[in-house]
Amino acid sequence: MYTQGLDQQGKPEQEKQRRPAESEAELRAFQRRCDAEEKIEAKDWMPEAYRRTLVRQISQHAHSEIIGMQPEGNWLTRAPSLKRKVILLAKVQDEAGHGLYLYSAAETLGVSRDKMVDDLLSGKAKYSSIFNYATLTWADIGAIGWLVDGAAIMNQVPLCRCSYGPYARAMVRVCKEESFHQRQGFDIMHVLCSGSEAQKAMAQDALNRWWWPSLMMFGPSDKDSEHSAQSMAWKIKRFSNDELRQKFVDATVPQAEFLGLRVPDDDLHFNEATGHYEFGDIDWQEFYDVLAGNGPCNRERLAKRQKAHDDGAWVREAARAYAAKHAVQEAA
Ligand code: FAQ
Repeated sequence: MYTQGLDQQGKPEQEKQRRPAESEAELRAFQRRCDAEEKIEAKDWMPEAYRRTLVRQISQHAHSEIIGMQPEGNWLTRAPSLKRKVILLAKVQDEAGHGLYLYSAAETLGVSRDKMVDDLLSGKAKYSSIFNYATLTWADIGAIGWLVDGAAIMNQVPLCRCSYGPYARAMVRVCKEESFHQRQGFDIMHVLCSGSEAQKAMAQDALNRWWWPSLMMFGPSDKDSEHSAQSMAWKIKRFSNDELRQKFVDATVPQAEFLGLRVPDDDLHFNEATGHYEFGDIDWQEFYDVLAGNGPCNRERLAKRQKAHDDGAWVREAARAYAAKHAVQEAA
């Protein structure tokens, strides 16, 4: 156990209440540390709400990486060449690695891996809405790399400066790998857009289906974002959801133009005065439907994750037996 925090979830009420009340002085001193850009480490004192916010965000992030392997994994055996297959395999393996660093970062806050996985499988914990959409064609793999990894980088580069040290440090490596992913996605789109009419149409169709869900990845608009204000005060988040979404649109629209593709938004236009692209209304009903478990692939994604978990039971059992054997040997 690395931390002063205990996993309070699932504990009897009277036990939770035994944690000493947080004094105003402690809370103020903690905020001063955040304001001074000090890194908070696992053994440092932290408000319980800060710890809970991080466990929520980091575990959701880890679940997203793990569930996020499925839409692309779907194309591993069907990638159009050996080279594309090898690249995609490496990318999907990277996502598994990101999930593992992130679960480890969350564990430093005193929550167990088993608890996080249980919360995912029971539907209690969220993962990114984007991974509930289907990958129908090869161009979807290009669109995921270009748009989904592009959005992930926009969100995650500022997380390298997150106040919580273990999360910030994990993000540095994750972001380096995500930027390779984004380029491989753009490269797939570029090749398709320089190919036949049918290939270009496939790329356009993928952009049509992935554009709006990619904008939703950044979360609800600022006025509806319940956690943003506190997370920004604690310097977990550095930019609001809407600020990051705008940065993504500003960076991505010229890339679509370079590819010769049309962003599927009749209201999209560049505002010379502000220097930003203005875009149409997001269908927030669709976003909340996906969050409620009713997206195109929610059930399929969780069922597949549950099956993988069940199939892996013997590995966990073997690891426990191995650890027990070594503990006995060490004690002797
Ligand atoms: N999907 O108050 P806020 C990737 C929830 S990794 C589902 O604004 P917050 C790599 C939110 O949790 C992608 N739920 O929340 C890859 C909260 O619900 P809760 C994942 C969402 O935390 C690429 C409620 O709505 N990235 O793509 C979503 O301040 C390719 C209210 O929202 C991260 O996790 C959503 N899109 O801001 C892998 C980055 N948006 O928890 C494979 C780290 C919001 O109260 C292939 N996370 N919600 O039940 C974050 O930056 C933040 O958590 C936000 C949300 C920005 C996602």
